[in-house]
Amino acid sequence: MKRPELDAAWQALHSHRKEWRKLHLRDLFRQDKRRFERFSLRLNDLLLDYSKNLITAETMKLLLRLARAAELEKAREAMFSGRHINLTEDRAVLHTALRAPADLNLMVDGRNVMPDVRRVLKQMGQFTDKVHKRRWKGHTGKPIRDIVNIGIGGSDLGPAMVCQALTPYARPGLNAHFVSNVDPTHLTEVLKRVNPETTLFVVASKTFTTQETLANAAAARAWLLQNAKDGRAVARHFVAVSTNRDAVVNFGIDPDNMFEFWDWVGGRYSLWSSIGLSIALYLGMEHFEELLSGAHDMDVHFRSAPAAANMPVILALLGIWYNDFWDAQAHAVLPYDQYLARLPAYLQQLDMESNGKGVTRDGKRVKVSTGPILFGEPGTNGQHAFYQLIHQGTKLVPCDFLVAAESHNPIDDQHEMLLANVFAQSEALMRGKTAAEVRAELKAQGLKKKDIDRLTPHRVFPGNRPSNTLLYHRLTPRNLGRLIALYEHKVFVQSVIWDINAFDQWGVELGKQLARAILPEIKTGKPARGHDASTNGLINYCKGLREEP
Ligand code: G6Q
Repeated sequence: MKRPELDAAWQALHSHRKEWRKLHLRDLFRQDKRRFERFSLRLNDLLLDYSKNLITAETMKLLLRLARAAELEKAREAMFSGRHINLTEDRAVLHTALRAPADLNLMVDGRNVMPDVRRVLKQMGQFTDKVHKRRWKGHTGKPIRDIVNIGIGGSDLGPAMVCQALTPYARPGLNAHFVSNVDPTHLTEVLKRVNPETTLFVVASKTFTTQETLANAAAARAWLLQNAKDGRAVARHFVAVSTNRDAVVNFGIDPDNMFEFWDWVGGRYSLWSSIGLSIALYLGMEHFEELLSGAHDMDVHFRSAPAAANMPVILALLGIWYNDFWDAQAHAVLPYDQYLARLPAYLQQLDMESNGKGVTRDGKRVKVSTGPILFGEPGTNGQHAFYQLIHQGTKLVPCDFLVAAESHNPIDDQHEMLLANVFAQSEALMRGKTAAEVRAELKAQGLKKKDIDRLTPHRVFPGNRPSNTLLYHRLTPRNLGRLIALYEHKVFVQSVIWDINAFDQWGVELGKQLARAILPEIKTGKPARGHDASTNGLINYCKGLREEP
């Protein structure tokens, strides 16, 4: 990366930002009738409309210059070709290989990984087929009706989000459940709804050392054995997805019932690997493969489209524009699709775990602001809750709206109402409402001048608030694959420009260590003394409460 060029590109954007003091999107739309065509992109039926952003042609030119100065293309090739770009863990980052065509050769550390990828996909296909054709039976000979995925973080959020999103494609007669939290309530409530004779537990853990997952898996095994009273039942009801064969065997799961993946698949990028087994079981392998194909479509687009017409690059640059030049602290993802209710939670991990970093790739403190706080809820629910702040608050919150042109569940004109709402929201954020418009509206309602004067400031909307809209025909497995890969690559592009490592997660590792240290102190009778006064106080007060009847 050539420092002077990069510094110059940042500087040019800072100067350009000042020009924006005089600009309003309302005027830009009025002046340029082709603004929508100019600032929108398509990939198959997926449309990205980014025209309601605080950009001009000059803004885009300068943002693209920043991407060039950060040598984005070189970084992109390093990722796709299997270089060890995850420096702190010395690993390749190849989730893209998991959705690549079978005939590709992809060498990682001297080994072509593609035959392994295909082998595990085949194993997944054979296994899901057995379950679906009722040839895989529980210990009393009954077919499987419930899949319980036990995993956390990257081994939970992706599969859980996708299974919910693609419910219309679910295999009849099968339910999917997800247990992640070490809070025993999570497992307890799921176990209440399933039958030990017809339940298959998928223990999903890359390392197979994660405390929450191992505790939940052990409790699920105990629950099964309470009913089955024969250790051999475990082989009929437990399969594992992991990179750690020894730990799987130690836990008591037959290695024949293990689905492998590899250290070059990061946890939060792993739904495309055998971590997607719950998805394949719930939806069928053909739909899982469609999801992979959708992600591959986006990979091809990301790798080949020029930066100015490249969806992940454009989304990433817009994010950087607000994050680093407008001091935006947050980013809202607002799916107008109930099936995508878990998308914001999934993206929270993808974005905040990847780009919530404070040092550069070579270990220096970053000089710029990195990843935003991501949040969101499905529309229209959010409109009746936090949108107020986005419309009239003092913070700038760029938004992504997502919506399908057609619903899987049409009732009367409800989907049309949903569409009307999503388009109205981005329009309102962009246009706002001027004092003159408010006054005219109140006058038409017959209010007196005194009341109009009093109310007007409260009812003015500044507008000029940015949003993207992602619009597609229907939420199919293929479109969902495209959308997820779009966000994955967006996050990657931003990490390149901020010069941070998007693929490690030392913050997660810290949590894993700290909880292990306190656990014995909660269990013993002796008061805790080794921490700060607050932590000692909390542990000891809690122990006191637990001694009360
Ligand atoms: C993801 C993180 C983290 C991880 C979980 C579960 O990128 O590394 O969320 O997925 O901590 O880890 P295991 O799969 O090893 O249980």
